[in-house]
Amino acid sequence: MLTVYSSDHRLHHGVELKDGAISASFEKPERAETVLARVKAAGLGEIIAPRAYDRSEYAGAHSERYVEFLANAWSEWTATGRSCQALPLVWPIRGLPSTELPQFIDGKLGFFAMDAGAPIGAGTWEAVCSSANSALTAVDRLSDGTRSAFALCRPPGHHAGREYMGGYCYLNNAAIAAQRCLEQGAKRVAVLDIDFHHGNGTQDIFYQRSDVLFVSIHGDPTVCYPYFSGHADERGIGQGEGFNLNLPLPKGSAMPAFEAALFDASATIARYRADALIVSLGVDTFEGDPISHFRLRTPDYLRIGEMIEGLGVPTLFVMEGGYLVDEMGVNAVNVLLGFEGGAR
Ligand code: Q9C
Ligand code: ZN
Repeated sequence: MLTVYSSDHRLHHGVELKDGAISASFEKPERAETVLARVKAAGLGEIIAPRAYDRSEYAGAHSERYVEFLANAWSEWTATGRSCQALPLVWPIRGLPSTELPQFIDGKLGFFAMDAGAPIGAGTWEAVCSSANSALTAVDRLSDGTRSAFALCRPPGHHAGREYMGGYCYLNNAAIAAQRCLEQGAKRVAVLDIDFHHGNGTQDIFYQRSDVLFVSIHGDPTVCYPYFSGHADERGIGQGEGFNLNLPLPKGSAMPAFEAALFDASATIARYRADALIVSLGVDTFEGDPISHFRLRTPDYLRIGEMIEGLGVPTLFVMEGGYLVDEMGVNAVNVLLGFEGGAR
């Protein structure tokens, strides 16, 4: 299986607000490095760098003013004399009267953020572009007739909505990839999100559309991040009604519950008759993950890959979460090996 990877991800190394203090984020550069090392060790296949794309390629998933904000945020932030990473501190919560975009960077940060989980530093935009471009490059290889590809994206993307960042995410790599599949002739694209956290951003982007089916298995949002999205009764609206499926599971769920949910997810995707499948591949479902609450084990990821292969659809895997650096490479690559094993 082809892997697309750029070392430019290292330009982003965010901070995180945790236990009342600021510290290095769980979403750190070593994550992508350990997955890359495992791709090589397992002999998964060719590894290529992404090509450059114009910013307009992100516009199917995000608004122009949001992409513009991301591109300029660091220079606007440092123009105020600050050299620390930029974080929002005020949000347009329900009840506040103005929905106008503020003109000052501190206001813009809150306007375009769902939480304080997406800090912006000097190299963030470059890293974010390399991540999205990896997904785009992988799509372009898929449309050449390749059965599957792996975009080793970092930072991740599935919490980023049409007009907001959050949860370590800036551009929604999976959504940008899905959009490009449509542009290249696919009529129906399915996105299967198996990260521990609900893919609220991907849901947001496609909620009113029927050309992209979104299916997500995740921790119950009554007790898990992102809390305000991911319930089973969110099924899409307008044209999109019935094209969004959330399968929340209780904290502590292990493979039997996950496998049953993946079986349901697969049935829905098969019924949709997708021309292409994008998998938001998070491995923070692992039992040892430091910020998540499922109990999957390393061999379970082989089975997941095999089940996904069974759908028989050209498949792009897009790296999302997973925070136990020591094990996440093996777990992520196990999904890909399981897929390839199923295809044999
Ligand atoms: N103490 C992804 O997996 N913070 N994002 C959780 C736990 C946000 C995760 C706090 C987690 C975001 C792509
Ligand atoms: Zn996650």
